[in-house]
Amino acid sequence: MTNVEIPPEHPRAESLKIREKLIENYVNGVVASAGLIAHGRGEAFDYLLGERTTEPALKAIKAAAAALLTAERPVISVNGNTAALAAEDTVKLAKAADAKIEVNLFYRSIERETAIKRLLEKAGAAEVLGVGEDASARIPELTSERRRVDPRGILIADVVLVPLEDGDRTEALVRMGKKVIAIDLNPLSRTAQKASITIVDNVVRAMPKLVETVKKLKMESLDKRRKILLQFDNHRNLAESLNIIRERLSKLAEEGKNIVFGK
Ligand code: PTJ
Repeated sequence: MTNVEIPPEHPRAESLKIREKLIENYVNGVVASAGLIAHGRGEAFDYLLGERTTEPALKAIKAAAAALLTAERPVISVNGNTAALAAEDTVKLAKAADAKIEVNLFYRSIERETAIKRLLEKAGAAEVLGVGEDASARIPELTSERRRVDPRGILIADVVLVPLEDGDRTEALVRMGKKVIAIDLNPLSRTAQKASITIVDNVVRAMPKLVETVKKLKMESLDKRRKILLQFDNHRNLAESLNIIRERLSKLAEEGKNIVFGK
């Protein structure tokens, strides 16, 4: 713990609590130091989006739920930030969508892999792939440590959910013929642009909504799920997110006063 008391009436209490969670998990060895920097970048985009789940994000969540439920071998790829911010929802999602959970890190070390595995098990995960020697397969043409994957998981997956990802691996997974679902607050990132379905939202908000949507969509027919997927256009959806930012900034600039961009 960082011994910081966040007053509940603080206007940015929620955001500060999330930061504390990341710092705590950085100290525990779950989050990479670069993960703290990545979070700051995400926060900046969250301000621009209005710190809410937008309509295009909801559409992408629905398409993501449909993709997970029509998949034969869905896998949720977990890194340090995702484990710190959404371990319980990751486990809930894996159960609801009958997906496997695999640890996959950019800054790989056996200590971090093990710490993340333990956190996921504490959250209720029965099986966590990709730790240590289990990540014995390689994604072709990828040089980062993210290339090491589990032959029972990401290697043979047809749909991979990659919250907080880097562009290289997203591209490599797409090249391997997999459908990639990304959660990324930055609609301009290479990950966002290269993924098959991009949820432009905070993992903290998107993951519980994805769990809820998967549960609802499970009641529907396979035909309905396929139709949702066919109707979804990722580039059009990303453009809608950019439009939301543009319109919001124009409106705020026109109003010109009382703009409080948090702390
Ligand atoms: O745990 P590791 O070793 O796999 O490392 C993880 C990080 C995040 C350090 C690594 O994947 C990395 O360097 O990522 P990038 O390239 O900085 O990309 C992170 C992306 O996630 C950026 O586009 C951020 O805007 C976005 N992001 C950050 N926090 C959130 C987020 N998107 C959704 N929700 C967030 N809370």
